[in-house]
Amino acid sequence: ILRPDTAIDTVEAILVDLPTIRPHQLSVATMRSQTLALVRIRCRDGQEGWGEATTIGGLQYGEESPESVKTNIDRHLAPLLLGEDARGVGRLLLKLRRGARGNRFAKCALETALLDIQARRLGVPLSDLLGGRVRDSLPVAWTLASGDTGRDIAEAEAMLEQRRHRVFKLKIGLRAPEEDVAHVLAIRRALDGRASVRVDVNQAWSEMQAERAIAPLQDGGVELIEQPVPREHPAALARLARRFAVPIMADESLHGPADANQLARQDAADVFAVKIAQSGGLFAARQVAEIAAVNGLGLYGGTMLEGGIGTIASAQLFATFEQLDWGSELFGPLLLTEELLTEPLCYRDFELRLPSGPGLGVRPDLDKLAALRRDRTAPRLH
Ligand code: MUC
Ligand code: MG
Repeated sequence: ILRPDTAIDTVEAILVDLPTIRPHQLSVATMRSQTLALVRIRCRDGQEGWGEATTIGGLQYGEESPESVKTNIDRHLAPLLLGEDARGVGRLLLKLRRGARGNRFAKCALETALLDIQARRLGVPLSDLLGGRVRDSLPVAWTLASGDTGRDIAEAEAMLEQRRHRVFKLKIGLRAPEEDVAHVLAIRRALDGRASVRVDVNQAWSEMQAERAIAPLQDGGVELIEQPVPREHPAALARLARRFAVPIMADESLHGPADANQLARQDAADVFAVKIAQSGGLFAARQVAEIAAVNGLGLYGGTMLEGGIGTIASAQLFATFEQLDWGSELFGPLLLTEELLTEPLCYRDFELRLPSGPGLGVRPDLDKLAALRRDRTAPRLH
């Protein structure tokens, strides 16, 4: 068969294990390292694109692990793309949807890489394929999750001093609710008037625990409560959203547009945390944001603590949202001890600046990647 130069030649899934700058304690996992799941798609003419399917804590946060992402791409998803013309992005995404159920993270990485290629061919930033930018930078929150109140306060002070972050999200739900409340309010008071504080419970509470804990958090000036109860209990989330004035945000409850639609219909949340991989890809995440917008809900640009590729892919989408009332938390690369991009992302004046170049606008450092990838014996990437 005659194949065009734009035919897809290789699809590669690459795992990279990197230590974090400190332990990152969530109710579901304590991260001492992060495993990046990267995807590289190359065409016959040498044009290439990158995507990322990084998750948190193996299988402790979501249903896909770095290893399942790699296996499923290698074995099931890559064969759907190989030899196809990369310019037909819509057709290829349809083929992925029809050819495999679920696997939102893996599909998001492939979609990102296909869009990166397409945008590069057209010479435009990826955001142009998603509706076009309405902003060139995004406010970025930082997560305090060392597990220690004093250390968290010192960390927040340092971030304020550097003008890097002035919105802090506290990870709670691991300890008894009363201990968590005391921890949060101590930090809130220490930062009073200089920074805002919100919490993420990562599904840890029952509805009754949430009722008891949210009341003092609300009275103490915490501005946002993220995913207090399990994803399986949308009615409980809805009751909490109705009961409290402090906004309730859905994160793990949102696995894409169908969930977004259900939550909106049930008035189950005041704010949606939009994540590209958890939504199933950039276009699916866009739909989640649109459902929030038509229902008058708040929007927040979430992260799975990705490295630079997934972070910038998210930023390319979030920069197209008309309203982004709650900012973003696209700080993933700053939690890692190694920089994997040729040019580090620019965080300045409490915001992440979007690159202006074509596609994602960033590139991985191939030498570093070759040295750090889990299967170091694999052929070099050049
Ligand atoms: C989550 O649940 O929001 C985002 C920031 C962070 O520290 O963890 C993630 C996941
Ligand atoms: Mg969350």
